[in-house]
Amino acid sequence: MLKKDEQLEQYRSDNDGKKLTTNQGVRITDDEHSLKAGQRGPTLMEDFHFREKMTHFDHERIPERIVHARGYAAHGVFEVYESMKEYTKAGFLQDPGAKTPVFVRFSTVAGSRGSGDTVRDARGFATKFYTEEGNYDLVGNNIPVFFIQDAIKFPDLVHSFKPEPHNEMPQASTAHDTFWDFVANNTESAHMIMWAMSDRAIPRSFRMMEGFGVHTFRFVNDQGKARFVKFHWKPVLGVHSLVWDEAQKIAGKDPDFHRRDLFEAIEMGDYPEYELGVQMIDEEDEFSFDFDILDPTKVWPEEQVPVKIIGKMTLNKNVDNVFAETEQVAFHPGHVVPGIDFSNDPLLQGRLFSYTDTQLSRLGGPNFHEIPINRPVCPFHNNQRDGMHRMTIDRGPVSYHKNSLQKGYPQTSSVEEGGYEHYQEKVDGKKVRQRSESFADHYSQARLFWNSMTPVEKQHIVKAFCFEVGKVKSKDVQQQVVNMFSNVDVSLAEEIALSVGAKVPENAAAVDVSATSPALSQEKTAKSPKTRKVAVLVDKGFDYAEVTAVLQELKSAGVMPEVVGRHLGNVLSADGQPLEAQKTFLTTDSVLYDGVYVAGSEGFLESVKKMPEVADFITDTFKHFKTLGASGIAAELVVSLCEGKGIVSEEAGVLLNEAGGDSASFGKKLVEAVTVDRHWVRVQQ
Ligand code: HDE
Repeated sequence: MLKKDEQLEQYRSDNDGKKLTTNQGVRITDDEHSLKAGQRGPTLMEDFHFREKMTHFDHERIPERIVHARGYAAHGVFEVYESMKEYTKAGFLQDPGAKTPVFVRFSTVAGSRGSGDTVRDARGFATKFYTEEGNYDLVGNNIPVFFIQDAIKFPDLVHSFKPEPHNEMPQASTAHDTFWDFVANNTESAHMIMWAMSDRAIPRSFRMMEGFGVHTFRFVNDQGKARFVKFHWKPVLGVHSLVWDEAQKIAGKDPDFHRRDLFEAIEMGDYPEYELGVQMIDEEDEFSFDFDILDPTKVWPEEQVPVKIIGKMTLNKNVDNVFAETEQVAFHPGHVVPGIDFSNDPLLQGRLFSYTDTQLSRLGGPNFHEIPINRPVCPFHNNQRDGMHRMTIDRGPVSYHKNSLQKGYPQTSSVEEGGYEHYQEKVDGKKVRQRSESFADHYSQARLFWNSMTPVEKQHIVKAFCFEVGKVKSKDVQQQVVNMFSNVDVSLAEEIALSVGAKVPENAAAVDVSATSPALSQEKTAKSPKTRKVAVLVDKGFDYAEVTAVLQELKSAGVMPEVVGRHLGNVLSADGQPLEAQKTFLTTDSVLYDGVYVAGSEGFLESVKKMPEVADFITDTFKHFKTLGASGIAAELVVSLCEGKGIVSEEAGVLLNEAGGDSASFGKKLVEAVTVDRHWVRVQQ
């Protein structure tokens, strides 16, 4: 058991086999009737059980996070691959054998706690490392840059993307006037907007997205030597996304799509894994780049500053209670340990204030570090006292430093004893409300991103712009957005302009979009069939030998097939053998799978005639570029439903198996096609 798990164990509670009591421990005889004066009479004030139960219920809700309200979390473990002693003295990065407990919360940013998972948005990726030297929080996103360069603009940014205050619409969406008005008037957002309009903003799964610390931090080693560092999480399963139409449909069919995916993967033992990578720049090279390394709207292109992979995180345990753990966890980029320090990035500096401050109202006082999920696993002692919900019983009369009555305890530590020493950066400047000239270039990296995309990725970005800006009502704002993005690429601006009825400015200069950073594209990401979900559509009269052979192939490759039928329970094959359907054509939908395999039978054709949902299953799978397999008489049906909608061929991920064909090799081909993920060749030019 990891140390954090042991610690949490003390607080876990089970009702199984227990007597119902009040919070004072008094046993209760009846929990269904309030105490009344006569069976039909009024309820009595002295009913302490009723009063306590209702009062507690009345106060069950706490304020949701102002941003990142909707989130989902899991426990896990982090292990470093090799000692990082040369670069940092952080204890948890020294010993390859050491297992550091972690807690990770993934989130969307804009939506309320009850909003859909698959909205277009950045995703939070916040990790708490419970190290022996204290908690270290890496509070990142799945996009490596941010909208703004200075924290003082954060409230404005957030006000612009939250639902508009006069009518509280739209929920969990940036497709509205105030957001795009903010963008067009704050052009430092250009680079982040390119990412937000890309497939990165609609991940297939929390398990299949990257994480980035965004800011520049510092590593400091035991010699006091510092280096600038940026943090990356790289998912072992690769980076994969949904397509926009699918994402929107999932938001209705299963708003919990991402949390369900994470929860189920962990329950099944398919533990999500992410490698930790660092990019490092020597202090001497601070000014060697054509961007300011402190600017949070810039990446350090991986081709210029390679990512060194240094360890792995495995998420292996779901929470026991979402409120107690996921909701009450309090992250803070200012929670650092010796060996990790800050930079002067003005966005980071402002965050260092905001996170504790927000917990004071969200968690109701200054003692939130005592909530079990937030407690460090190492001892913590100081002279802070009292406040709402204080749980520690501090003994003795002394609560001040320095003292003699308690022999100076709790004592400070020297650096050698592990005391945190801030990096002694020399700072000298006039007090000014200004931004460095070196932050002024808002477009080069937006262009770099755009130019590093494949044609399909570009097409998705264009469509996302057309959707979002198309929902804006103000013609003026639409025009401003077109003007702004003509600085990234005129052809992009032309497409947006055409779609929203605006004009590309006549003086728009053809900008140089020749530089690329291939690492920015998802194209070459790791691809694996593992944990991919395939719907197996069956109806009465299917070929039992074929379906079981295909199921076998899928399962042995780590694919997760789910049998879907007209009704739950056993579906009978042509030779009378039963196969259990776990879902029905009504309770699930093609958007919830990575591929679909249709086992042909007369019964299936009947279902298609009777239920339009069944044909949608096929056409939507095709439309979303996912693997589509069909056998026997379903093969003809698939061809007729999909023809004219794109390329229908094996190379395009449509696999057909004749009745009596070799089912095992058909199953293998299905696995290969699911591994490819999306079959973009189907895109019609
Ligand atoms: Fe946050 N952010 N943020 N943020 N942020 C919060 O803290 C804030 C920023 C991020 O799962 C809040 O506890 C400011 C960048 C994540 O609990 C709040 C600025 C990045 C989470 C806050 C930023 C993030 C938050 C709301 C600009 C990526 C969710 C609730 C200076 C590197 C953590 C809370 C969780 C949450 C402030 C910008 C990531 C209000 C002022 C950049 C993942 O304190």
